[in-house]
Amino acid sequence: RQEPAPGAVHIPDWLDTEQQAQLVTQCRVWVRDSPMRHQVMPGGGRMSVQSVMLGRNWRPYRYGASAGPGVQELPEWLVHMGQRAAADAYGELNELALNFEPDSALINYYDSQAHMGMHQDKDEYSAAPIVSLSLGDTCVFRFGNTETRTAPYQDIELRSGDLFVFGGPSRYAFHGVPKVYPGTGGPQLGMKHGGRLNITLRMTGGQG
Ligand code: MD3
Ligand code: FE
Repeated sequence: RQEPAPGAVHIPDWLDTEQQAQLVTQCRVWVRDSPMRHQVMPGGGRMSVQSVMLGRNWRPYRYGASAGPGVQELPEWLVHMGQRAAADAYGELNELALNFEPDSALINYYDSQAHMGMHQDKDEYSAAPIVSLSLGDTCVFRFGNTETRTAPYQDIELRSGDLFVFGGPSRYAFHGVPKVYPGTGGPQLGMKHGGRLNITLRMTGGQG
């Protein structure tokens, strides 16, 4: 367990290989039923990452349009996985963990070219922590400060199976994914095109 900043907890290898493979299989099912899309931002830019949302139909990245009808439900087992993650990060009696009831999951897929620029996650109507699970290829995760999108920041490698939880004073830190290392995910997960999947569990507090 590492805490690179207060409230930001990194637990490498939180998921074993079998759990990772099962999550990848489940992502394949979700994506079969609601294809991933490149979201278009209000300024017109198309994100290189492809994503699909489960649960509460809220608007990440200030999407120009909501995900529309047909958002699949957030399974209870995934809610519980998120709650276990928050408990492992903060301790099960910590109020950040006790109050964590995720209502939405965002699944992001990065091919070898994809990246995500430095940003803050401010679209949720809740300051609850965000739980992140990484699958597949290793990436550079750039974890910045709450004031500017520039330095100081820390570059941290996220590998398949890693858990990262961002809460408390780190909840509104700038962050991004400048690079994915192709071919680092290994064959065990059955991601035949490679790439990286990131699942974030969030309490959006949204309306519907
Ligand atoms: C740090 N996704 O979807 S997850 C995003 O790997 C996003 O796909 C990245 O940033 C990804 O918004 C990073 C880790 C993450 C999520 C939320 C955060 C890091 C965070 C909120 C505050 C600080
Ligand atoms: Fe983010």
